[in-house]
Amino acid sequence: MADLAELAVSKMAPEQAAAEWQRLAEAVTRANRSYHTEDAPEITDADYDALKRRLAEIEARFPALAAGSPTQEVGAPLAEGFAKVRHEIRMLSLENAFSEDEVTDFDTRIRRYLNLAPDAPLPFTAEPKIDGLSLSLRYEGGKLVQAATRGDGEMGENVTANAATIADIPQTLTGAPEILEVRGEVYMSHADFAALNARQLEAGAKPFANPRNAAAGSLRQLDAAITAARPLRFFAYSWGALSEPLAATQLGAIRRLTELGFSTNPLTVLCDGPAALIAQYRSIEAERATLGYDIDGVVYKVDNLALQARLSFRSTTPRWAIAHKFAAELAWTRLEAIDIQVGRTGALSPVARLTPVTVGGVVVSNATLHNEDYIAGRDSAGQPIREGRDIRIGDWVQIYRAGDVIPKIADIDLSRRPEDAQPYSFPTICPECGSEALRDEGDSVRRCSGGMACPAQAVEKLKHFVSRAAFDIEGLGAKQIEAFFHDTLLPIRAPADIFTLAERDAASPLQKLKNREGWGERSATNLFRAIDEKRQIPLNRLIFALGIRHVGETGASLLAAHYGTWAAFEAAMTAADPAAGEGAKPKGNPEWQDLIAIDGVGPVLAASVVTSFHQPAERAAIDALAAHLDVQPVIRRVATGSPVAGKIVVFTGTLERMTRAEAKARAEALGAKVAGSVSAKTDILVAGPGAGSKASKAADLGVEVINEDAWLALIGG
Ligand code: I6G
Repeated sequence: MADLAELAVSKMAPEQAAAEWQRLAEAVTRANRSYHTEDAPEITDADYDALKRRLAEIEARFPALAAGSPTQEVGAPLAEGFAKVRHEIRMLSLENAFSEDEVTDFDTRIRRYLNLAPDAPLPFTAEPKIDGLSLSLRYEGGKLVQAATRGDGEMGENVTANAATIADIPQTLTGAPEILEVRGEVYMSHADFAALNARQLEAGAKPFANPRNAAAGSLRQLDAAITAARPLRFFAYSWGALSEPLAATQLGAIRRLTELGFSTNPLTVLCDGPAALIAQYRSIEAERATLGYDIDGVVYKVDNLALQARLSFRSTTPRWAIAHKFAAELAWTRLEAIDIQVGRTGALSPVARLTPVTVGGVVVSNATLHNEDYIAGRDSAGQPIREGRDIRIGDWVQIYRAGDVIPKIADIDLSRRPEDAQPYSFPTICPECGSEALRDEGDSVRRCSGGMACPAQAVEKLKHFVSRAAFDIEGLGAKQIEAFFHDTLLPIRAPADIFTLAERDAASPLQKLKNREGWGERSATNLFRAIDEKRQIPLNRLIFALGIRHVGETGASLLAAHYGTWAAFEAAMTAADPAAGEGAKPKGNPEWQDLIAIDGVGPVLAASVVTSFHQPAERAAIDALAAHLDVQPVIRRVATGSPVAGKIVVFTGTLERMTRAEAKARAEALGAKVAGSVSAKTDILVAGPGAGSKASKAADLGVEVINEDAWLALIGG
């Protein structure tokens, strides 16, 4: 086999090519899984690229092998062969509900947002959620001009030629709006999937793992003739850009799409509330096995499109829709060991190591155990869970997977517990650095007190620093960080070290990066270039990248939007003092007051940021890093023509014509900043009935105070 791995593709006989293809395909599939599903890459990006290149070379010479190749699967990076296209309107995903309570909450939340009484009519549509691949079809003047996969929601792959071969997708429409983007799911029926896999096996090609992979692999073929030969189908369920509305309701719009010639799911119905939605869910679940195609839940949407428009979107999901997923897949296996992982904030996370077991088509060998209370059979309030049964090494445990979440333990079989099984004793010493592991009052998590001196925390912080939503440095992922962290000649132990890497490499006469295993002239130069490109970084990304506890992407964006520049942010965090003016009311100095007044920034997040900036070692690391960066200030999106753009607005009291959340979302959409409390910087206080101290404080400070009607008149109703 070693010889085959060395053999040039041009010299391979067909059976040698098949054997080498199998080896490479398995390695790529494993790497895809570890990178995309387990978020724990096992090989370097360079090794991964080399495997894929060789696989593609074999497939180019022996095309029969290309069918079912992991190079064609979704979840891998966008295939090079497809042009990328920007969606005019982003393709979002759906929030998930896993229980009936969450469906009731969905209805309650919407009513609260819209200020609807509990008994006001609020119909929803319910439709099966097809387990396939989302696709957006653009029609101009009734002609199909573009088909794009969801991709990352902003940019998808242009698969127009392939989509045009799908019988359910009309090429031309009569009587359609001038611009019409139809969104839906490409899928494969069970019967077509079985027949395709039989053909794959006959041709000596690898069968597809499931209908979803088969649909995705078939649509994302570089050769449209292959897609044409695959039995793909399409259900339309939504729309993007439109030159005119399709209807006044969701169901009306779906009917209009049906009239235009699209396949829409026949099980789409109207329900008058959560009880009817749940009844429909149960009915669809009962039919699931006989539908003839895979579904993984039921999608509920507010039927009235005017209400959908008012509800609008969160960052990645609409407020007016939810996917009620079917119950997780379950399997029993044995708990072999409990490992403790130390995260970037020092949290000690117990992980169950399991005898591998297949759950819903995926081999599971790890499951989360959350924290020490969970293992002991208690929830965070000290109440018994699993009827108080604890989890012990050697136990038989029931594993479940729901959606893409990390596998969890659903139950324990006490009748199979080994006689010598002992209660698990949770470590009070960090297994990575030996520092004391402490639990703050009210915190269910035990944390290592070693800070950046704990290698596990330091390396996890660095991994977070280079992660996609932070610095996202090409060629410097978790795997490379791990290697550089332990490197003695060219180490990266703190974020600033990343930006001195090229300089240190140039200064070192021996052991250049380009000469290391896994690196070459090109990859080393590319890495240094990729690092240089990130010296310019938007403020929100930098704040997120610092890895401060409680500061996620949203918190970082709120802080960045408020302070605008690194200099202002850094100065404010340095000055903020929550304890200033002991006994004074309100507590803390003006900088602290200003920080906690940011809407969405609570005292916990605020205290965490301020503590980081005041902790000497952490502060030194932040300053060393900032010295290498050109931090881009936040460019405020000022809505043109808006009378409230750039103004700081506070809402108080009861709002009668809209909810607080809606008021905030609308004000922000018009370029205003919404604060949680009144200060000298406040421009407008919108005061409803029952406004208390905020109204009197605003009056003292000379802030303009208006009522809800005046506010609506100001922003145009
Ligand atoms: O109706 C839908 C079905 C499936 C959807 C949907 C979906 O995603 C797989 N996604 C969105 C964003 C919407 N409707 C609006």
